[in-house]
Amino acid sequence: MEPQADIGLIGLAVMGQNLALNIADNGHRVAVFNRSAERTRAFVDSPEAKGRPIIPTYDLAELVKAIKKPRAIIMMVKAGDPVDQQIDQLLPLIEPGDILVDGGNALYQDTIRRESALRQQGIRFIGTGISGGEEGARNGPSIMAGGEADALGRVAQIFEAIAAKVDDESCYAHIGSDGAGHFVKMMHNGIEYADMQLIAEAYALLKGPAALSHLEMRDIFASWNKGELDSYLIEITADILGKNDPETGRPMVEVILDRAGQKGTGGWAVRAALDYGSTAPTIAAAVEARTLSSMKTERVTAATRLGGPDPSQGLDHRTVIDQLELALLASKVCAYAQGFAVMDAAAAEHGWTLNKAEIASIWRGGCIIRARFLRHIRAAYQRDPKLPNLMLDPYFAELLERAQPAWRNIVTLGLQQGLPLPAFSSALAYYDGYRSATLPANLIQAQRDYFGAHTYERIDQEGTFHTDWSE
Ligand code: NBP
Repeated sequence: MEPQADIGLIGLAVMGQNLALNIADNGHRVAVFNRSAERTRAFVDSPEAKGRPIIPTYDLAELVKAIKKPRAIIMMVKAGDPVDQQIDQLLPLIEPGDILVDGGNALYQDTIRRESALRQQGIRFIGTGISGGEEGARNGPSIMAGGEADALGRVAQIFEAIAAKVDDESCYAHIGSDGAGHFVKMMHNGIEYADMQLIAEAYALLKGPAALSHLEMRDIFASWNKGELDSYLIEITADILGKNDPETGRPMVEVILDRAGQKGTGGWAVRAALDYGSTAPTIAAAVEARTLSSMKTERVTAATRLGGPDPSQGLDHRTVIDQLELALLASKVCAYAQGFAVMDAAAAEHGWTLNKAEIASIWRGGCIIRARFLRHIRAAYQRDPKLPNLMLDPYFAELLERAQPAWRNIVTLGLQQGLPLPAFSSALAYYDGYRSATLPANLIQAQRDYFGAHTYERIDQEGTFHTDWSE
């Protein structure tokens, strides 16, 4: 029988199933395979899959035979070793010129390694970040592909078709060679961590010092969602705050244990900042805040032993709410500025030419950090593709300056109340540090020279110097 499928897809957990349905809805025949056959059967028998151009296969040879040449196969299996195992099983069955796409959340160094090894065998490997979770995969994700541009073949048209659309523009881009797509997806996730932590801190301020009810908080987030903060995460936060637990009648969010999970991509983003000599303090603060939250038992004990300030009374709620909106926006700008700066640093090291305006553009739809203000980020990088830091763009510089009095008041409020605001305060410190022509690092250099003869530079002469501090 002649091969029928335009593309193959391996891995029918939540992401793979939804992606297969999306591909089929866009008129492409997709052959599917999953390690355990029950999942494949259950999927193709489901009402969603029935009647769509989805071809089930039950072994890899059958899958490969079902796909038109040169074959293109998307892997949506668990990130890590399963991807290597899957590639090893496929290699004897596919041929030079075939395209393998890893659509999972791979660590970008793994993608660089796999791309290089497969290129030697003539296999075109495309490491692709796909963001948007289940809903995005089904209705249009944001897609960040990495690999040789001419290797994408018909996969590019399929990605273009299945990605989210904003103003008729597809949220798909070819980001750069080898690991560039997965790197940018990882930084997306880092920014997502920061965005979520900032929103959580805003909720803590509204609930604690401002003492608002859940319905009041819901309305505030809903009203913020009509302004510059308009974004998916603000929108779902309003929905979450409006929901009650059917069992107890209490606000749903208050019956959920305050212990946040993480799968690692936020930590990878922080490590990348360190590896490339860049800095992402707000993303780091968000990762660490999740880790601290996980120490629930210790925190419960410490709450009875470690003192803090008494909560102040008589706060002007309206002022707190208005200042919080500005502080949230300004902090969010800093988190994005950090994410884009880390991307620049990594790109310089790996020889990637990143189109940051395009990256901002494809994050406007489909992905978790989709937000109205990404239009301004796109415009900033269109004005100046070599902008060293997003905060220096005139639009954002003005926004940060306008926001800073409110932003400082909010961080001060947290300090006075003993309410931890690691993301808000790290963002403000990033802003203040970046705009400081002088920093106290001269003293650090002196200390390093004192105890380790590490030498220092002078402000008035070229060269490196050492002082005998004992004299
Ligand atoms: P999971 O990450 O939960 O992986 C489950 C899939 O991997 C199943 O199809 C499973 O097959 C398969 N698999 C495993 Br586990 N080990 C395998 C192996 N050694 N060989 C072949 N297949 C193997 O699925 P997911 O949540 O759909 O995510 C898929 C990818 O997309 C991951 O990389 C994930 O990080 C990424 N991602 C997920 C989301 C999300 O919202 N869930 C969002 C964005 C990206 P089985 O059925 O036989 O066990």
